[in-house]
Amino acid sequence: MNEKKQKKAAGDGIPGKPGPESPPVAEPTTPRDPLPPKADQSAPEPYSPTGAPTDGDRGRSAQRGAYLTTAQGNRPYDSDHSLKAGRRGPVLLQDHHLREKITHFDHERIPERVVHARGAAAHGVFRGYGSAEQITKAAFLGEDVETPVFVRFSTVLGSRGSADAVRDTRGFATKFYTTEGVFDLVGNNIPVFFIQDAIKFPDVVHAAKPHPDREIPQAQSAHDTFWDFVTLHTEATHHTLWNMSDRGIPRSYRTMEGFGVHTFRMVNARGETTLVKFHWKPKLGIHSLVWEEAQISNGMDPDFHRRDLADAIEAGAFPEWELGVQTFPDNEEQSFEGIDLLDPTNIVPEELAPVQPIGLLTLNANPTNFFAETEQVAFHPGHLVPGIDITDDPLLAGRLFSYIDTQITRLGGPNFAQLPINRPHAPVNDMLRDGMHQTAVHRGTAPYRPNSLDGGCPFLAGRDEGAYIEVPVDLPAAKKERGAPASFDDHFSQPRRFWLSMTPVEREHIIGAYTFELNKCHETAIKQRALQVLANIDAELCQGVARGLGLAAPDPDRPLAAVEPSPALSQLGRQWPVEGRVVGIVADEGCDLDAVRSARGSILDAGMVPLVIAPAGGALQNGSTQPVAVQRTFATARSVEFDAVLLAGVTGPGADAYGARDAKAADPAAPADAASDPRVLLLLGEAYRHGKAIGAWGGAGRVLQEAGVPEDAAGVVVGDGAGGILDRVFALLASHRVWDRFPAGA
Ligand code: HDE
Repeated sequence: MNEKKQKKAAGDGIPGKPGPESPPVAEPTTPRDPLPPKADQSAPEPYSPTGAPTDGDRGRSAQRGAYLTTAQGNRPYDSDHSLKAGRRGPVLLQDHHLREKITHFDHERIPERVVHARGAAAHGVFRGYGSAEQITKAAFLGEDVETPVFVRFSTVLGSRGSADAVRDTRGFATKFYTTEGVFDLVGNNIPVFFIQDAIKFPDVVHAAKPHPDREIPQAQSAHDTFWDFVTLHTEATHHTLWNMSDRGIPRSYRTMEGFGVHTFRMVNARGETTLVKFHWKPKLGIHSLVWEEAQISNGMDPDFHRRDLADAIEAGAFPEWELGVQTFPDNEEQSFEGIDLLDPTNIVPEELAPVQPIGLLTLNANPTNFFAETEQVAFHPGHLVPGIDITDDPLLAGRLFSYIDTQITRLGGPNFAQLPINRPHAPVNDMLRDGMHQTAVHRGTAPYRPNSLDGGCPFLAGRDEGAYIEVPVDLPAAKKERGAPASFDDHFSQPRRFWLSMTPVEREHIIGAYTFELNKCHETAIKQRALQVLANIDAELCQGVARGLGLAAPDPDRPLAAVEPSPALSQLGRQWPVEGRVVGIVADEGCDLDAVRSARGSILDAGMVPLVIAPAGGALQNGSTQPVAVQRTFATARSVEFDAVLLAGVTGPGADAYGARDAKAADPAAPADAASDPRVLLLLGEAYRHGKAIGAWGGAGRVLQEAGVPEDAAGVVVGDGAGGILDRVFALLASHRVWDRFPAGA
């Protein structure tokens, strides 16, 4: 092509003036008002680099104006074609828009958290009850004081893209944006930890993460290095036992307890101190998956917990937890009833020290942007407010160092407290200056104190109102040494208490979990060592697992601890609210759709979520009634999503159901007992095995037989009409599962 033709084909070279063959320029979208600021982000006003305040949206809605711009605010006329020497020629290096766009993209990812990489978060509010005022002067715990919060839940072991329903500990980290500065309660859903001293943290994490040669398995503890570590460091026994219990596979983030793990020290207005352990108690109760459900969910919906949390909040079913404390006298030994409070492998049974409620957490808003909020949030157990202080737990000491250190790498420098999600809602005047990603334009000339140039500002708080007052605790006369107190040597009495507190079903699940995990190990020596650890907890546990491994059960190598069970540790035996539960209704066009509609209404009235499961998407209609919208199809539904399953009554000759009728329509010669759709039978079989309530009415009971579900089994309710069975199904849901069906090897 000659030069003249080339110029014509590319337009006449004037930006914005398309040539005859140029692609159409997209219309800019209409400008719209910026999003209103969120209450929990009404943090200090950021200033633009010129020192002028940013627009009224406080920097929340990062994008302004109707036109696409470069990062410098220049408006490109084309964002879809690189600048080339001729349409088929080489791309020119001088195309700044191309280079800026790609360069920014190249740096979009930041390092994931070294642990707790996979998380989901929500905004909310915390309201103090005032009941803690006797023991702490923390303002946010005052009566009816409302404090914005941001809570991030996480798994520990998996990468950012790993599945949710793995067997693991869950993080439960809460940032309180109090008027006295940020307080972070960086806890877990398990009240004890694997190790007693932070110096072992890299070791336990290296052992639990995927093997360094093949980088497998992902997000699992079921492998040799994990079990090698936890059987060589028997202080890990208690935490491991909790992981192998149902606590390791929560039903939802909304149905987990949370724990501060360490003992903290509270200080009241009179300077008196009390030792405390923090507990989060979920209003919906403590519920778990069964192992097979967890495995199914990791394939069919790896975002199971993330989706559940976001959906519930979007639907207005705001999850709530009560914050509570166990309190202990701040004695010289730092122990209570013989339990060392500085040993993070210990709990104090609630029967010995009841949990006293001090406030209510409500999560009521999903994040606007995952990266900006959930990914960039930075918690730190040393973010404390006046009235809450630390103790000498050696694990906590290491954490106080570790979090800020890792965040400097993860968030690219020391200024991450200026990121919107991390900004305190209290005024900040920190005299910290410069550094990577400094976004504040600091004023004044004297970033030191005392000074005589900036009016002496900033000033120091009075000793009574300030943070980080070291409580003047006497330290024992000591010499430097590497070691732990003798009380840290008891690794088995607390696990034995946990085991003895479990119901038979929960014990069966624990045996199943150990058996599964250890059967995934290759080294027999590790399995044998694990059995020795179990023998030191309880013979029934050890023998049950040994049977599953095909190995001999050893005798304990020390006397078994004499401990009382703590019934509060069991998840069973209580009735819980049914709000937010998901009920699946299997139906097709041969069903009485009026009855389906009325069942949906009753489920909604009870505060639960009805989902209609049908052969195809869209709506069910059969002429005589209004259509019924379909939310799941036989192909997309799996039992794990539902807390109960209903089979809608079928009408018509022979009461064929769910596929059988279709089979006959396709082939009139099909036998009269043509089978229902196998996916419905699978759904029912799983729901039955997993202890879910099942209801069927109006002839649909026949499908139960096909699925191998006995009509007279516990938790299976069959009746003539929907009305008669719904109340009974709802009553079953209050116990979470039909426990009478276990142990069934699930
Ligand atoms: Fe953490 N932990 N941890 N941890 N931890 C991190 O901090 C660490 C421990 C917990 O959603 C990291 O910013 C050490 C106990 C949660 O952002 C890191 C030790 C408990 C989260 C770190 C512990 C926790 C973390 C990784 C032993 C329960 C996720 C990224 C001394 C009380 C927070 C980061 C979020 C995250 C270190 C033990 C809870 C590396 C050294 C015990 C919930 O700094």
